Amino acid sequence: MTKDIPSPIDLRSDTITKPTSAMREAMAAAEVGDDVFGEDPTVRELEAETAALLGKEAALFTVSGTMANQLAIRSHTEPGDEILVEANAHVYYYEGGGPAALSGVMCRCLQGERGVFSAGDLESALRPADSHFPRSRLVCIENTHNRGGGKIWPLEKIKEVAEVARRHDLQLHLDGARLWNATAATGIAEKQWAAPFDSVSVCFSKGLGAPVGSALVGSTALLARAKRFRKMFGGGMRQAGIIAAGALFALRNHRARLVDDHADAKALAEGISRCQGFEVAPSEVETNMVRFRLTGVPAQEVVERLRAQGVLVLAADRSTIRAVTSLMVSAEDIRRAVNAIAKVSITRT
Ligand code: TLP
Repeated sequence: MTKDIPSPIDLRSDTITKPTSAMREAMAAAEVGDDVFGEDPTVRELEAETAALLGKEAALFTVSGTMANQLAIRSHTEPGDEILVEANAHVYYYEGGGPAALSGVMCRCLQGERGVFSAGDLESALRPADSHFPRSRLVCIENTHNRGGGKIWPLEKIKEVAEVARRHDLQLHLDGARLWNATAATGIAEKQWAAPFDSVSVCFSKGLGAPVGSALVGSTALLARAKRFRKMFGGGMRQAGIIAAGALFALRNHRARLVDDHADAKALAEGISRCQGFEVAPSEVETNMVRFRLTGVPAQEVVERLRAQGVLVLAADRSTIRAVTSLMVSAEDIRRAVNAIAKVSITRT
């Protein structure tokens, strides 16, 4: 008889979540139509519910968070414009050069602290209206901030940045792929987070656990423009109600449970802090991400050592490792992961 090998504990991302049986049932039962003709009732329901939750006029279902963000950038700008982004923002760092390729815009990077910059940082990056300079058009904020280790932007700071943006006639976009986590952690409703922004992207397929899909929300006029670009970029979907049903199920049923992921991340960080040789700051864990390092060992090597112990994580840079909790891991998995990490710290190569 073969011995059962436990399946690996997957902490690479919350994008690895798989649909639950109840979600699959909702997907199988979904009513569908041709969404390019605007005839898919499930997509329409998802868009209406998402827009209402975020307190905006309209929403557009997209295949990915990347598409939602890039549609926002394209819809707010014209080629030759400049957008102001934080240097580690997903839209700039991880979206394949989308702003340049798809919108023809320049990115001016602000250096934040774990992804958070100040109104003063924005103000000092702005230049006078003059034909020498590109037209500054859009400011992007990411909440929670991925490369900031799941950091939550303080709402007050967002309001201060928004005030500067308004004064300079700039639009504001929020990459809210993990906005649900910010709400779960703070109790501040999605609507309140979204209020200072002209557009917000939200994702159903990360912590919420749907297999596919994000949405862009904003004014009816902005979304009409985004819809045209979505078609142009090849993102018009037909009987998308099947996947929209998964997203709708996630939206209705999986937001409240994100606090469990946050507790798991905290427990993981505390566990790692007790492992010899590891550096981690449990007090910096605000949502479902933990960033840590093993002194003197390259991150990729730590990733390989952990893989051999049945724990999957990703290298965020040459020395930093990222672990993300999600509905795919339990509190017991976190205890097992900490045990594996403790073994890795004393492994000699
Ligand atoms: N993030 C992924 C990778 O792309 C890095 C991850 O594993 O965390 N905004 C934010 C803040 C994101 O973290 C991501 C995905 C996206 C947008 C893009 O979403 P998708 O993958 O749906 O295009």
